Amino acid sequence: ETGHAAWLRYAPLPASVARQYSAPSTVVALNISEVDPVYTAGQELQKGIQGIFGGKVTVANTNISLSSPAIIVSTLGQYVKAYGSETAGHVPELTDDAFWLDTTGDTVQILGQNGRAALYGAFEYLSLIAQGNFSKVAYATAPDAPIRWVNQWDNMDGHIERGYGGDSIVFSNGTIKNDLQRVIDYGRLLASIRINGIIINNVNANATLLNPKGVDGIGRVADALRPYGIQVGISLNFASPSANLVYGNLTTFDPLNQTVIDWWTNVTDTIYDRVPDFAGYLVKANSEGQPGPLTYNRTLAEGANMFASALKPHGGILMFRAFVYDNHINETNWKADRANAAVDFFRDLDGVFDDNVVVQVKYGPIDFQVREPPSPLFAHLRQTGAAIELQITQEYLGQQCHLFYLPPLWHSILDFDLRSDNKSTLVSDVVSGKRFNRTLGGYAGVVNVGVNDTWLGSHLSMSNLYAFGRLAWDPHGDSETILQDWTRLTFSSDPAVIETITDLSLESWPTYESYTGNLGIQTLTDILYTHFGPNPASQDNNGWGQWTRADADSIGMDRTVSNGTGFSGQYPPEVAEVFEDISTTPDNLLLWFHHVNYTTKLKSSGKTVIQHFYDAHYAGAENAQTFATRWERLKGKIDDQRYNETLFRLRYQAGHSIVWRDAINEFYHNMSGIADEAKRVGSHPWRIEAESFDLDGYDVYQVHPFHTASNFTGIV
Ligand code: BDP
Repeated sequence: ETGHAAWLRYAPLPASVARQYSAPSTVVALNISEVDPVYTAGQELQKGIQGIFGGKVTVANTNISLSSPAIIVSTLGQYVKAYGSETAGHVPELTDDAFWLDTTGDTVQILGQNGRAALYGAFEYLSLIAQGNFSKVAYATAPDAPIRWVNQWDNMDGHIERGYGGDSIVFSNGTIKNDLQRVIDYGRLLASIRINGIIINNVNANATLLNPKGVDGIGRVADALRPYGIQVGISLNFASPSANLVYGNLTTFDPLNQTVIDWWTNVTDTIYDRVPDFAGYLVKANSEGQPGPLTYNRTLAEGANMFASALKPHGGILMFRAFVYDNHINETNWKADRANAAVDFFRDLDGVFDDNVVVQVKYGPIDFQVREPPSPLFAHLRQTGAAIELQITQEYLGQQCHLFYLPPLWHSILDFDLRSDNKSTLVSDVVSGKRFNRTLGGYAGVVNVGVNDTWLGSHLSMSNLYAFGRLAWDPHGDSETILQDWTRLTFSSDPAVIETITDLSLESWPTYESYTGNLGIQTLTDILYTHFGPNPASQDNNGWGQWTRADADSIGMDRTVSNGTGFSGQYPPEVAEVFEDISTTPDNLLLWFHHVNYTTKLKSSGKTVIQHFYDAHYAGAENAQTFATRWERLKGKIDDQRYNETLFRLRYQAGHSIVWRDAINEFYHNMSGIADEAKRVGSHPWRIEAESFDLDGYDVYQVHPFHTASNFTGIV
């Protein structure tokens, strides 16, 4: 199997299991047209049941007697029209995108508040039976938040920024592809995890997408995804009005200039003419060199509201990214801190954004690192809709070459209680809108699937996409339960498969954290370019503000109010107090908040910081060595192709974790001059150096960074 079918394989159940249930062979889909997601639901039920149980399933769109064994899928409204309101008396009130699933009678009922909700219900039913779960159930379920979107970082030339699964499924050669079959297949996957919106292009956006050909392309993508209940939106370049487009080239992009406002209104109207259900815009402004309202001394809110007003008459949403910072920060300034930027920029703007603006906030204050506290901005958006930006793409987390099951990390943020006004303020309750009574809010996941058959480049990484949808619907979902559902659907219900994938996945975060950067120092990866592989030296002496502040004696960012950058003071008082004080800061965020000597002892273990570094990097890499061998237990229990491709990646990870271990340990050993108590770091007695071989056709060279090879040399 290539992985293309992901968790929607509808593989036949073993006969002994299939025998326990008789799925109806008639599906009634009360759809109004073929672009109605209810129609898609009918087709999906047919395909799924035929795959899982064999036999033939017929789909009708006329009503049948309610006592015949059948599956009825419909919106609640259509159902009532067909059968009368008395037949729906038992269905509780359904809020937006909610559905009712009832398998207790002869007729399975799948009723959605709207078309896409009916489709969600169909996928839910299929997911249960595909796992051999035939229990009689009757329940309604509703999303925690209205915005459940994915963000693609696809460039118009077909390359994907931070994409590790091949080129774009949407774009090639500067335009939207003619063949959108992969987009349709992706839409099906997304609908099955209840995603209702997609931003199709990179946040570092290209204005030419707004040209007529681009707008028509957006329309074709929207047409392709409409049957899946997914609305399409795009990222915008703030300077588009002066980018020489057919709508007239202006000399300014000042958001308060009337010609600029008219320009955007015109563009927006043009898009809505082609795509009446267009979702809205995503804007990255004044960040990493991108243009924005600050260029004209306008506030970020003035910039955001310009788009929001253009979208408002059409019901569109403006997602405005809080990832605003200057990437030329002066490192010699001890008080400078990129982590402060989001709250500094947005704190005073709460209450002045239009009501169709949602501020999209990365989960942590820096940038998708292996360990971050939650962004304190979530506590400051009381009168503004907020969405959390999560990254399914493992940009800093091994780029799909290292196993990293993300939900436990996401839970560390979503479940965090910010204690605004000394009251429970879970991040998940902020983004759902519950905590501050907002109607808009939710989840944005950076996905970056590509044309690779595996979608993300790695089979096991797909658990993250699946889990993203599940958590966006219900942020209280248990990481392990979600993973096991995914495993059963993607691979098998074999207990060895479930156990192995569960164990490896749940160990993956602590393992990766141990060998890449622990105690809250963040991922010690190459910061300037690749974001892959160890390069702790690059974490200082750069303008990007991802600093460790390491020197010969000490390490860590002092982010306290008393001595440091003041970041800890951006949290509500109860939380600020915890992080301000080194004795109450958890060890796993110690170096995030405090600058300490290498010889400082940890509360948890009594070890020094430097010895913890050495030991953790050894322990993490050692555990990574076991992943491939534990996976080998599954030979013959899953198909050869996915077995082998996964084994290849886990073996790569085993090797690369050693590169990580040694590079980081050598670097800090060299910098601090403090010996490893276990005498491993600095000497590799068991190693045979490549340059010690008789070299035929190879030359010895000095590697850079030096600490990525023992003796600082490699062969080429
Ligand atoms: C950084 C990525 C960069 C993105 C940026 C963003 O390295 O490619 O453009 O985030 O989110 O982490 O805007």
